[in-house]
Amino acid sequence: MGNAAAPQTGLMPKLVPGLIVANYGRHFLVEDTAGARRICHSRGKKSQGVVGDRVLWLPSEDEGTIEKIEPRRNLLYRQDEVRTKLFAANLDQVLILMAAEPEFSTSQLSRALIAAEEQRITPLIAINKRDLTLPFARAWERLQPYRDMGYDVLALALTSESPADTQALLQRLSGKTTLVLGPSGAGKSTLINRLIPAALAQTGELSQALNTGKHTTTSTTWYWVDAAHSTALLDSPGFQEFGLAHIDPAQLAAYMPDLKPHVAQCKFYNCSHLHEPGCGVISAVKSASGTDSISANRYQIYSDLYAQLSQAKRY
Ligand SMILES: Nc1nc2c(ncn2[C@@H]2O[C@H](COP(=O)(O)OP(=O)(O)O)[C@@H](O)[C@H]2O)c(=O)[nH]1
Ligand SMILES: [Mg+2]
Ligand SMILES: [Zn+2]
Repeated sequence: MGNAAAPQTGLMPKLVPGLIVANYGRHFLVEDTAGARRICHSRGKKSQGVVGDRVLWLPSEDEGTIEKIEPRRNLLYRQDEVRTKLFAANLDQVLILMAAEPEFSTSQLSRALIAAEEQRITPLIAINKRDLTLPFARAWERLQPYRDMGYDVLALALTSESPADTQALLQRLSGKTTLVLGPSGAGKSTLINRLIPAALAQTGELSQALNTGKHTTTSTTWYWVDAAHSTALLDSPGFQEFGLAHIDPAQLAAYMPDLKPHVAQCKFYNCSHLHEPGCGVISAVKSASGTDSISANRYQIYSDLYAQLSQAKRY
């Protein structure tokens, strides 16, 4: 059957369109257009697909082989000196979920934002646990620069069953493919369970079969929020150490919406915005606070990243 049947009938096996919804090494969970999922393997030694990829696959028995990956609109990934970690492809949006507690890192947040900007993926920031009044007030204040630079920042209380919160969030997710990123403890699992009642069912036995004997998955998982399959939420672990080794330090300011408009004022076209005279960015840091100024914290993040990325490029 399957493989053996094709030569007998003389028919070329037919390639079938599909979507990668989970990935464990060289093994993939691929969903066909009817919504059925099956295990597919990649050709060759290297695993090439990523969750969110549109693929053409070849059925064989009850499994399949991925033959072709359609061109990607974008690919969100992080990269350090040692390795590259792919999150997902073909995203409309990245939801960076943080919480009033534990305290989040603005450096991590900025790195995730820069990675998204570089791939032209719209970021959405959400701050969970607003029921924790005091830590929330502090967190909200720390996010002031991000609101000022134009990012959409949502306040949530995911365990409080607030219909208004859920509505505001669903409205932004509707019809889109959104990857959820965030540090451990922010409420990612709570969010998935809240919006996707059948989350466990969707991951299902195939995922478990693929994952057996292995460590817990480090891969992204695709969930449909609605029955019509128009809204998707992708859950991904691994927010720590968001490496940006793939970013050119000279382009860094262009991916930071608070720095970007001031670059035009720089005297030197190749200004690093670190020490040059007549630098528009430095003068915006020094200027009195306003919605178009640059916060000391963001400028520090820029300087640290610039140093780190320039260092890495020398090797
Ligand atoms: N106070 C409060 N706790 C929350 C809220 N949302 C989630 N939590 C709790 O925060 C902890 C971490 O949540 P979890 O979803 O596991 O975070 P994850 O590590 O990002 O997946 C759990 O104990 C949740 O019950 C919230 O809105 N308010
Ligand atoms: Mg979790
Ligand atoms: Zn400058």
